[in-house]
Amino acid sequence: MSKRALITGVTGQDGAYLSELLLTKGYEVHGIKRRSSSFNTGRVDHIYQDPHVSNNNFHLHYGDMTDATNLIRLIQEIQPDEIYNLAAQSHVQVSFETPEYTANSDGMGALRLLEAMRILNLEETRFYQASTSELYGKVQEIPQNETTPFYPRSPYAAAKLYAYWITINYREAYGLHASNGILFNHESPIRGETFVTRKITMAVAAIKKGNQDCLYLGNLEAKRDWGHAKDYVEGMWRILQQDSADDYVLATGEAHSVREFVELAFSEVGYKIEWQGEGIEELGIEANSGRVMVKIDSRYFRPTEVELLLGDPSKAQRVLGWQHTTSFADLVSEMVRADLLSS
Ligand code: NDP
Ligand code: GDR
Repeated sequence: MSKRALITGVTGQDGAYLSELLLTKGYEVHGIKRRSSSFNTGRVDHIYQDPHVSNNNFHLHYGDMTDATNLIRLIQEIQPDEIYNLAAQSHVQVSFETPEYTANSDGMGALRLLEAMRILNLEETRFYQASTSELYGKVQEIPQNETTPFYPRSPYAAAKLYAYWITINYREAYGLHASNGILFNHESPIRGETFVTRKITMAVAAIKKGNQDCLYLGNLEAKRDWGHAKDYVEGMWRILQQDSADDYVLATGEAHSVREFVELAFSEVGYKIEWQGEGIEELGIEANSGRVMVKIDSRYFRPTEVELLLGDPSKAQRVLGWQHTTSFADLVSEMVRADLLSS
């Protein structure tokens, strides 16, 4: 009998890569998607099969993290062996605009799934919570590991803090196999277009092709530990294959600034960026042509910023045998090349 997985957030970056991974492992994959007035399944269309064909292992169901009765019904019908809770309003800056919705979907959403498992007596089902390095927020310790104190700096991170602890509470109170993956930033050619990496690589491709003049960004000094999403979904799966539930950091152990990402992305298409001016007046100028290619726009600064995230993945390496395989330079290169092809 093949294992059955339920993925919330199946239409997102990680949901798509995780679906592919689990299908190659022979799982029956069920994903929850939201009703939308426009198509939101672009990342999984290539694995979607006509529900009328036999051997269909990939199934989509309508649902929403804010709708408890829907979640209980789906879990009862599907009876999953593994639940991966990836659904979230996942944009940090947007969470300052929609704090209550973010709390509801990202915080309460996790509770709804755990409570559904308890109500339905799913004692054998394993639960993965998509926790985040944003929990560390204001720097307390470098690098950050499973024992580093949290200091959330956004409504998103505060909501994810609740989800993190309620996952641990259900593990301790009811013996559920419920684990947190504390994942540092992971990107890919299918990364959401408003996250800084994809915003940069799309702009670089568009500027190279003459379709855009300039890239507007916020804080260039922020540093992140950026890995490839494909590596990270492998880590999620490994976390749920352990006999005991636990919490793990997945990271590369290397941090780079937004500025470095910009320079590397432009260099991929043959542009050398030099910086002039300071603060909000700073400009990124192409060395050979003198053309202004990067400007600062204050609207992309956050009310409270997370300046530096750098993860220590040694527990995941030791216990899960997990390691990232894509370097920072290869990640930037892959994303730029993909955007050159698609734009
Ligand atoms: P995305 O933003 O790409 O995907 C989020 C998914 O959640 C989408 O499928 C989205 O649906 C769905 N979703 C949002 N709100 C709801 C809701 N109310 N009900 C049902 N579904 C909803 O995120 P990623 O794939 O990058 O990240 C996956 C998870 O991991 C998220 O929880 C994120 O917070 C967390 N995370 C991500 C990291 C990263 O670097 N990528 C790092 C650490 C944690 P739709 O397509 O309709 O919008
Ligand atoms: P982050 O990702 O907040 O780390 O959350 P994002 O790419 O949005 O920002 C990274 C850093 O870049 C700075 N920045 C900009 N960010 C955006 N989006 N747009 C800009 O124009 C811009 N200019 C500078 C930001 O200030 C920030 O410091 C991601 C999400 O995937 C979360 O869901 C996940 O939990 C964390 O990563 C780990």
